[in-house]
Amino acid sequence: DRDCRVDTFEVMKDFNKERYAGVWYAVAKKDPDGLFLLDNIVANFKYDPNDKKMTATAKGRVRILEKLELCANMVGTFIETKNPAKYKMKYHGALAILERGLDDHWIVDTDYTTYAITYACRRRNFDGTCDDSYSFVFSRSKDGLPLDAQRIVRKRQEQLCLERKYRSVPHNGYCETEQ
Ligand code: AZE
Repeated sequence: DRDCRVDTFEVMKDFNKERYAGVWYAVAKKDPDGLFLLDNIVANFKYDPNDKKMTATAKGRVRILEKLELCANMVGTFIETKNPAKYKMKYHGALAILERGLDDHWIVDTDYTTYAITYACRRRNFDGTCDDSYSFVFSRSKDGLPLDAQRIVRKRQEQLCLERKYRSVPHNGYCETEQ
């Protein structure tokens, strides 16, 4: 019935990066293996009409070196592929001690004004299913998603074979003051 091979996952049709630009609050996430953004995660996507490229900054609380807590200021640039909703995201932290990397960044679904759900698979199994993924549910509002959007998101989470793997992302202002 359900196909969990990554290449069969449906992503946003006719993805429009201009409409996607602006602030998105992470309201839920499924973590990958290892270090990751903990909470207070806010992403700001930008679209440059001159080079037609998408970039983003992201803030979020992280814990590094076992016990040091800080707000990571991350920067991402998006490399296009044949599918307009499937990017490669090159990212790094403003501080050199923070992570850098190159991840898939797929926009699975969005209505541009309320919700978005993104997906990244970092490592695949031999059968084409994912062995290490992360996913975000984003909202235009800090206060979470309206019920109709929640219903759509839950369906997408199932299609990504990640149902019940998400935890909600608290926003308590931790990363809103300069540190
Ligand atoms: C994302 C929104 C678009 C821009 C970026 C994002 C991802 C950032 C990370 C950050 C990890 C940081 C760690 C630090 C110790 C998808 C949220 C850059 C994956 C683990």
